[in-house]
Order: sequence, then C-alpha cells, then structure tokens
Amino acid sequence: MLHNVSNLEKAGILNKTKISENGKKVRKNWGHSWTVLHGGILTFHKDPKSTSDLLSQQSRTNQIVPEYTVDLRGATIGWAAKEKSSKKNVLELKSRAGAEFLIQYDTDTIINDWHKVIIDTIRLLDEE
Ligand code: I3S
Repeated sequence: MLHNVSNLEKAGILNKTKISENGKKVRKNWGHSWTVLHGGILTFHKDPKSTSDLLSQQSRTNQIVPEYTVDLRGATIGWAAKEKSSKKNVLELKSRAGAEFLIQYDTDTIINDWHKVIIDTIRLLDEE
C-alpha cells in the first residue's frame, strides 16, 4: 500500500550540514552522514571521521550514532538557492521546529531519489 508513511523507507550516505536551529543561523559543518528515513523521521548519523575517540574508531558498529533527527511532519524541502552553497545538487530541508539543513550529493539520481521520497513522505503526513 502506497498511502502509508511506513512504506516510505530509505537509507544511504548523504553530505549534509545544519544551517540553522530555532530560526537562528549556525555555522556550516559539511560532513557525510549515514541517513535513514523511517516512519516519517529522517535521522542523520554522525560522520565516523569526525570522532576522535580511538575506541569508536576501532569498532565500526559504534560509529552509527544518531546526530540529528528531523520529524518530516510539517517540514518543507526544495532545491536550495544558489547563494546557499557553492556545491551542486543541494536540497534545503526545513523542519516545523525551525531547524534547517542542506543535503547534497554529486550524483543526480541519488539526490533526486532522496528529494522524491522526502516530498512523498511530507505529503502523506500532511494528508493524515
Ligand atoms: O555559506 P558559506 O559560509 O560560504 O559556507 C562555506 C563555509 O562554511 C566553509 O567553511 P568555513 O567555516 O571555514 O568558512 C566551508 O568549507 C564551505 O564548504 C562552505 O560553503 P559551501 O559553498 O561548500 O556550502
């Protein structure tokens, strides 16, 4: 059944940065994230490279640590304006709670698939 948000699931690597929190601008910090969409929630996991913890580096499974979760209910997504980033294929995701993220991937098909599944999820949540 398509009209059920639990059927919209996806996982993969994306490049992401938060750009604002509670409507306040924060400094960009681009990094790769294992990104999971499940049950209308998007979770960005920490970039394993960013950890300085030697024990975590040694144990790969310990590296899958959530960094940000975004409730897609009431969120918006669209292609970011050119001024937002010099990178190609940049999407801007705004949560209802007032957090803004840029998500990016050089391969068109990969970023397009994420764009589509996030749009579909937001629409389904709106209809509930
Ligand atoms: O929007 P900005 O400030 O031009 O974003 C760039 C900076 O965050 C830069 O880091 P510094 O904090 O050292 O200035 C990043 O390295 C760049 O990647 C950011 O711009 P892009 O265009 O890549 O989103």
